[in-house]
Amino acid sequence: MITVYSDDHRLHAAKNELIDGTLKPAVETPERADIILARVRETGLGEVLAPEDFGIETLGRVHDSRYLLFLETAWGLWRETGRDYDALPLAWPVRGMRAIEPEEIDGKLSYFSFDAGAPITSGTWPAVRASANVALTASRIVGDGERVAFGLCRPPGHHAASDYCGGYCFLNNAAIAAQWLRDQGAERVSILDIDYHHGNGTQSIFYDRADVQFVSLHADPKQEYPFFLGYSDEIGQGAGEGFNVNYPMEWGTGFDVWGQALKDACQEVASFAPDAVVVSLGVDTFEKDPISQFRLKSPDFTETGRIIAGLDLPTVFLMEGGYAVSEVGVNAVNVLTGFEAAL
Ligand code: OKP
Ligand code: ZN
Repeated sequence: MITVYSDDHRLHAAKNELIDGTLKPAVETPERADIILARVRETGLGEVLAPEDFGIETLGRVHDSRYLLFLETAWGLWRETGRDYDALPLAWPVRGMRAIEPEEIDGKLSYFSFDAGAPITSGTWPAVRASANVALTASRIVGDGERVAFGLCRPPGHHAASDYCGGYCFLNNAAIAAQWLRDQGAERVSILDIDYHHGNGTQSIFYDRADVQFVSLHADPKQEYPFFLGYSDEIGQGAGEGFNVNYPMEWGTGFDVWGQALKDACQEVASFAPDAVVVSLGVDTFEKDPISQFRLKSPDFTETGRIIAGLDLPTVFLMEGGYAVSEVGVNAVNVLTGFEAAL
């Protein structure tokens, strides 16, 4: 299978992350993508191609134009205030407060985010553009007739909504890919999100739509980030009712339960009968993941790929999370080789 990859991910390298009440070294690092790419090469998965450049209009099919302008200009505005370190928000409009875009950069950072987990650095904008271009190029490869492609996206995307960032995510790569496939003539597209965390951004983007189904396996929001979305009674609304399917699972879940949920999820996808499936591929379900609480083992990822291949659908894999750096390459590529072995 072809992998699409861009070195430009390196332009986004956050220094710190606010975790457990203290500033710790960032968990979402450039090294993650380097290790996955090395594993792609080591296993001889297939060719590695650079992304094509899709214009900003393509991003505008999913993201709000004010938000895109913010992402493009935020670092410059932050620098104008004399600060040269990563830009982070520290206040959000909750119950009863006013969601009006402020004039000053500190207010804008808050307005266009839902947490302090998506720091903006000097190279964030070109890096997230490249990540979206990786997703779009992988989608084009599948749209042109390949059975499968792997977009080695970094930064990830599934926590980003139409007009806010958060949780290491800025542009929603999976949503951009699914919308592009729709715009190219696919009638229905499914997004199967197997990252440990709920893809709140993706869900919110397609929540009222019947043409893009969102199916997600994740840690229960009553215990786990992003806490405020991902319950099983979120089934979509209006025309979208019935096209959003959540499988929240308890901390400590292993492959016995998770694998069964994946099979159920694949049945949901099959009954939707999409023209293509976009997989938000997170491997932070791994037992040794430093920020997660599921218990999948490396061979379980191979089986995961095999199960997804059973859908017998054109498939775009897009990288999301996975933070156990020494095993992130093996686990991600196990899904892909498991998929290929089942063809
Ligand atoms: C991004 B992706 C955990 C703090 C959570 C943000 C996690 C973002 C994960 N104690 N911080 O879904 O892998
Ligand atoms: Zn995750």
